[in-house]
Amino acid sequence: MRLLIMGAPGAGKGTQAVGIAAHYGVPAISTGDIFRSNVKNGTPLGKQVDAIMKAGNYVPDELTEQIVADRLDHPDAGAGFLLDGFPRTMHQVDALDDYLDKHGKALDAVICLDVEPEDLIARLIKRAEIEKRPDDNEETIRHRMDVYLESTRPLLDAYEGRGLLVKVDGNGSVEEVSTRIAAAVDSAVGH
Ligand code: B4P
Repeated sequence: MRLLIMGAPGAGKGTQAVGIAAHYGVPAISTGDIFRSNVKNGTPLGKQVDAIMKAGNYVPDELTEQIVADRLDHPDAGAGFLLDGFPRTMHQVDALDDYLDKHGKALDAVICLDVEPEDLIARLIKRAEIEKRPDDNEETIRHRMDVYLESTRPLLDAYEGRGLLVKVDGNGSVEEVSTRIAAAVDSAVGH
């Protein structure tokens, strides 16, 4: 199973990715988590992306694409994966297509979590209080929403045009949303 999970910041991508990946027996690969762990460990990559992430901007495409390609080359991703937070730009969509074509593989479905914009902001402000992520202050959250709407939202239309988009209502409890995602993906891929 080769899946993407998409949605605005706070839609529940990272929250749902782990459970959904476990459900299908594939690794969950989050570009945001990869970058955050590099920042935390002070690696050269972490130093390169720290200020970009704090400002709520996207890490450059080529860099992100190389990291994802390297991760997808790991044996555990050979039989499938769930990508969380990638692709985020049309350039990244093209890079993923090239990677998959080269390996004779294709996506099975693109999950899109749909949540009301004001609920998204409320969730992230709540997370800011708990996790103190440096990109979770209100000004940066609103900027991330704008970047999402401009650069990433249009990708949904592209995947819908390919018949891959599986829209899921992201409102409700984490468990309710998980159940909805699994049911929607199963019915979309004919399981
Ligand atoms: P991400 O890590 O992807 O950050 P995010 O968009 O905030 O999503 P996240 O997965 O963390 O949050 P979630 O919706 O699960 O990216 C961070 C940064 O990394 C980007 O801004 C960018 O700088 C960089 N980056 C990452 N990928 C990149 C790429 N491909 N290209 C370039 N740059 C890239 O959940 C948020 C909160 O909602 C949580 O607190 C959760 O508890 C809560 N929540 C979830 N589901 C809920 C529910 N059903 N009800 C109530 N609360 C819920």
